[in-house]
Amino acid sequence: MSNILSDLIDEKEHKDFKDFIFVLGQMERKYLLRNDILLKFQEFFREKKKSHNFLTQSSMVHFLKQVPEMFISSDYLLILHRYAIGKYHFYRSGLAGDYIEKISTADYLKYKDRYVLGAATWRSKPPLKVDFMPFYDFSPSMRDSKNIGNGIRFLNKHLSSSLFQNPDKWGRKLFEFIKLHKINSNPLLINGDILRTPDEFLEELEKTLKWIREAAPEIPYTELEERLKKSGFEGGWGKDAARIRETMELVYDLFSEPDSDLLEKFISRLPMISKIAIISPHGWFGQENVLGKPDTGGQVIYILDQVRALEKFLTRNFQMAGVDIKPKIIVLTRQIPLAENTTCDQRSEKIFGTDDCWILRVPFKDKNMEIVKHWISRFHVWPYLDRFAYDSQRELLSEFQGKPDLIIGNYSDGNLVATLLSDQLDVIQCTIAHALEKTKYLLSDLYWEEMEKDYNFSIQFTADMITMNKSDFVIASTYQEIAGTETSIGQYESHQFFTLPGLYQAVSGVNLFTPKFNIVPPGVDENNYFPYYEREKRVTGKTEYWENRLFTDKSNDIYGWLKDPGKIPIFTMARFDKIKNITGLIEAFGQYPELREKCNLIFAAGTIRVEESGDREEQEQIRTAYRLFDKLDLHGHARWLPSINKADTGEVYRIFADRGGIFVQPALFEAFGLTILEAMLSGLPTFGPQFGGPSEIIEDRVSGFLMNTSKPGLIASVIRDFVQDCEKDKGHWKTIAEAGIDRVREKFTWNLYSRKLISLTKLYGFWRYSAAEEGMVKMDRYCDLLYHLLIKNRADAL
Ligand code: UDP
Ligand code: LCN
Repeated sequence: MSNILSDLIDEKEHKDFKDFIFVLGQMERKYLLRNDILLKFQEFFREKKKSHNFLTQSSMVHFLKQVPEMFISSDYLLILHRYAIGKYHFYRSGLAGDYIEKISTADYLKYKDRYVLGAATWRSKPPLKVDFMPFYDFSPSMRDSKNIGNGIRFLNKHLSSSLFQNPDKWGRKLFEFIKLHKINSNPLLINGDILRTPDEFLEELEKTLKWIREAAPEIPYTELEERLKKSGFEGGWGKDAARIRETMELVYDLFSEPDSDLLEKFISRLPMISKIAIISPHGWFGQENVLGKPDTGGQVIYILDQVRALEKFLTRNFQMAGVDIKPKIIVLTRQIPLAENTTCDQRSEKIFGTDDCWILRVPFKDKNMEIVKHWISRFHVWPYLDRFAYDSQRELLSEFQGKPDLIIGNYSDGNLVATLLSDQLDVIQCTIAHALEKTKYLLSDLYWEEMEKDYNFSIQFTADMITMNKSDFVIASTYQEIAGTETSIGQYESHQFFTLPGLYQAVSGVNLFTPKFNIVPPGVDENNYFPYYEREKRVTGKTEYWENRLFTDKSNDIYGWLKDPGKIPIFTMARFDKIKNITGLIEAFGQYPELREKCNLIFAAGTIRVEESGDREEQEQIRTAYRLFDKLDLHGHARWLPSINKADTGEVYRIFADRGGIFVQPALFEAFGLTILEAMLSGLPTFGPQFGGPSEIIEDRVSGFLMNTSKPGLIASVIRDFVQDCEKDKGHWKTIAEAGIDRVREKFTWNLYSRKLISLTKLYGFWRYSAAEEGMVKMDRYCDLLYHLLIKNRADAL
């Protein structure tokens, strides 16, 4: 065997490795995932009576743990080696294990295509190759996976060192950038007619600093305005002498001795962002009666909370800068004439609790330019988006009376429309995925064609890939969303290379090491969610209503009853999607007598009537739930409520906390999981899946519990252990509950979120302006090409 093997595996294990490869080659299954490989390894070497040490510590097991997949194609065993987060090698081995060699990404994908398509079809269809890597040549690149998710820090260092090394060029860029800003066509910060060059600016800055240092700190800007304007300084430096001095000192220091902290502090202060467009097309976007439907969940909550927080933050930002401007935020979504009991048919709706934030609804139009009246699942909106973007552009320009300063896309469809708008309007674009579907549905890339009828994944994955490349920056709620963990591939990471056999191969679908990815986790609405013991904030009438509804009420929209409503309540609430695995929790609860003996299960999901659901997956889940109620005889032990109105959910969590209950989120995979934050802040000990975002919210056994949700038994055992521990230690429940509250208050607040998002917008704005523009134009044109070739054409044909 070659040297490669020696690099991977200890010499003394080479023979075992060859034997193992040979065995894999004989297996009926030709495609194995990490878990299957490790199970086979254990089985094979246990039979061979290998030592415990070998089974757990050998270099072979170490290597195999880093192998997400292996498959057999064309008489070779193909091995994917994720030797570090986001970093891969590809190997090809003979089935007899007689050699192993490194191959390229493109070759690896070629074998994958052949594996799926079969040799004959594969030969007749040479693939289209998509490669984004050449378009990143303008961008600095990180090496260490640890820096992924903190792109802005890396970029700031790069920018400030450019400023340090090449002060003339970069000083001019910074000066031009500051000079550029206007608000509603009024100049801000610098009057370019008076201060024409960086030198003139710095000279005047020095003089101004001299007198402003002497001025009383509290003198308001209005009293200094005239003098400042004479020297060429417009509004925006600060609300009073103290703040103006601070900002001017920051920029002076930045020009004299650039460093990344100064750059960040200074640029973050500039009052540049007042109009934001937030795009979320697929609809059912409203403030009441919309949640719980298969397509409408956390994204809507996230956006509404985000809007309120951003407006508050920007208003303060303008006040501090001494500028009399009010921010305006528009959430652009789809208008749905057949809106049931929602406001989704209205063109415009003010967002509660804001001064000037709106939901703006623009209808989808079909090929005949007729307005589409009914709701359409998020998987089938693609034919309408191009026209939607076109119509929306006009509407946004008129509502904002000009261009927005930032466009934020949400989920695949929103990000695509954001891309089209940002391209047309030349506005900075931020991408938020919420949930990339590619990793949620197993092998959905390889078998895209089979799933196309229900999901149109070929279009969705392509849209995701284009927008993550085109956007100026991406924010993710957790690190794992971008780059996974030591043992699991991240959601963005899974787009680095993949193939949609027969359609195209993405040899480089996204560059994880470009500094555009940032972790900015959302917060929780603290008016709705607060600890159960803050009784003065609770409304007695609401508590009584929900006490009754949750445990005893016999309304005909509720299924199931409780023999003993006093038992420990296990609560869950989610959309009734398969991935949410509520049926897994029902099984866990029903199959384990220890749980049903001591606890009741209460869950809120979708509706209890199949005929009320318009979603295939939801209907399937409803039927399964009924089957389980009967099969496991849950009558008297479990209750099933329809989805709960958002405004009531806070009180619902608190009622469960009053009764010493727990919240279990049993999803098979959860991108982030807002319910987890909500339950924790309400003071409910919370159980979440170890797969996905929750692993970065919950510190296992400290502020909640992480579960392997792949099998009902594994869910049951974590809950059972907790119930037992609470019996042994009367303080245990409270300790976990308190740690959960602290964790959310410390790490997940909308105030932190807004500060970071706005600061990122300004810094990436500077980057776009100063260095990236040229490189980005090439990228934009490539994206445009792919959009027309792989999305628009395909969507039009649907
Ligand atoms: N939600 C609700 N009523 C329900 C179910 C869910 O108000 O019956 C809310 C819940 O409080 C949370 C959001 O919907 O704010 C769900 O967000 P999460 O991130 O947990 O999941 P998603 O649905 O986005 O996958
Ligand atoms: C979508 C999801 O699936 C959740 O995991 C997130 O919490 C939500 O969006 C908000 O980002």
